[in-house]
Amino acid sequence: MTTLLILVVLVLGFMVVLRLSRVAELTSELRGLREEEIPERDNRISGRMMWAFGAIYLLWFLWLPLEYGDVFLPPPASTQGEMIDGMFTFNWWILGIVFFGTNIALFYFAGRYYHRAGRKAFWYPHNNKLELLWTVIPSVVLVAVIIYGLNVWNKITAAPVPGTMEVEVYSKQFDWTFRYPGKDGKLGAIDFRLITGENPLGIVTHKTIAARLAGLHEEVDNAKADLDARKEVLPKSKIKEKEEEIAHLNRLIERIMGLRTLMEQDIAANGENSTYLHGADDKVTKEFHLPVNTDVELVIRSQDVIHSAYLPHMRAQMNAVPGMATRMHLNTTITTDSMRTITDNPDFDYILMCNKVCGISHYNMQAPLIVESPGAFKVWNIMLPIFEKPGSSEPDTKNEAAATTSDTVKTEIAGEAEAAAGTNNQSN
Ligand SMILES: [Cu+2]
Repeated sequence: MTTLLILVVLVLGFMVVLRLSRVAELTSELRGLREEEIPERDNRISGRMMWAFGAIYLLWFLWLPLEYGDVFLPPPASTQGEMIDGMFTFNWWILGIVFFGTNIALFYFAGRYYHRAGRKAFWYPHNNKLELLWTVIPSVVLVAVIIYGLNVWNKITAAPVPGTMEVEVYSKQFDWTFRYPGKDGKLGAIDFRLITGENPLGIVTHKTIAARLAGLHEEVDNAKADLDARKEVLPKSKIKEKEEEIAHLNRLIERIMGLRTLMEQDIAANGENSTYLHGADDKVTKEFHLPVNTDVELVIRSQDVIHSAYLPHMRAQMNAVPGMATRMHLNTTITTDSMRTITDNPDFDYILMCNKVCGISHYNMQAPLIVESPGAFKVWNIMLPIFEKPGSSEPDTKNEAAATTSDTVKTEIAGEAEAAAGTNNQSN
């Protein structure tokens, strides 16, 4: 109703302006003035109004951030975020100087040099010095902006210092999975052909390869048995389809056997350093935790389409591209608890979002991130189930760590908990 009223008022107001301008036209006609002959007083008023409009317009730009400053993001919660925000501020200063400089000049000259009878415009077609000036200055500024940006980007994506903890951020339509290294401190190799319900990231180990091969052989046997049983009744096209399916499964078996050969060769060549030996103790989880003030290397992957790992409070974003790993450094500086105090919001949580429109549930592809003290992080991390418990024949994916933790790990947990008790009151 209010909207309708506002619309009616606007339309009526417009009609009044039209009528008034018609009245003005008729009066000048009666006075014997031609339409293009505008008295100097009117022109001067227009000039002053130009100044008034310019002032309101520029003040409005200053007022906006003051009024809506509280809807901006809280301070950056990572060292990389501080760099990004610094770059942003640098760019805002340049934009601000150019914007206010050009607009002040625009409104000043438009208001100052309104039309006066008998005054002729000065014909000033070309000036080489000016041309040079307004080409060279923006070029220098742009080069500075680009060098600054590249410098920050190189710092965020540089090769990590040896010993930096890797955390895998794995995306698929439409959720996130995380992988933390085990005791060896390194993430193991993965291969998409090994992805199954029990091995959602396709971690490569002797056991996962054996399990996958056994599963595929079973599938082939079942398909063959099914085909034999129904060969007489199935139409030719269906038989062909079944045979193609069996051929496909056999090709997959061959490729996985090739992967096994590759793994054995790599282990023979690199011994303990082979990435194929690092996967068994990895920890796969749906929870995302990071220790505060610790440099971590995020290894970002995708199973299906291009996603983008976006941590707005960290000012961090990296595409997740199928078939490759993208990487970035992240050193968080504010724990979740501290940020709850800073934002005065007891429910505050850092969030990891997908920032590439990746499908129908893209909007909901997110996961909370808990940033906590290194002690609390360690306690949480130790409690995570290990992908392949030594001695077990099946990959361990069920959350049974607490129930089956060995005595040594239990002692370790007790020690860590004690150490962290003073600094940690993190809830998750
Ligand atoms: Cu996505």
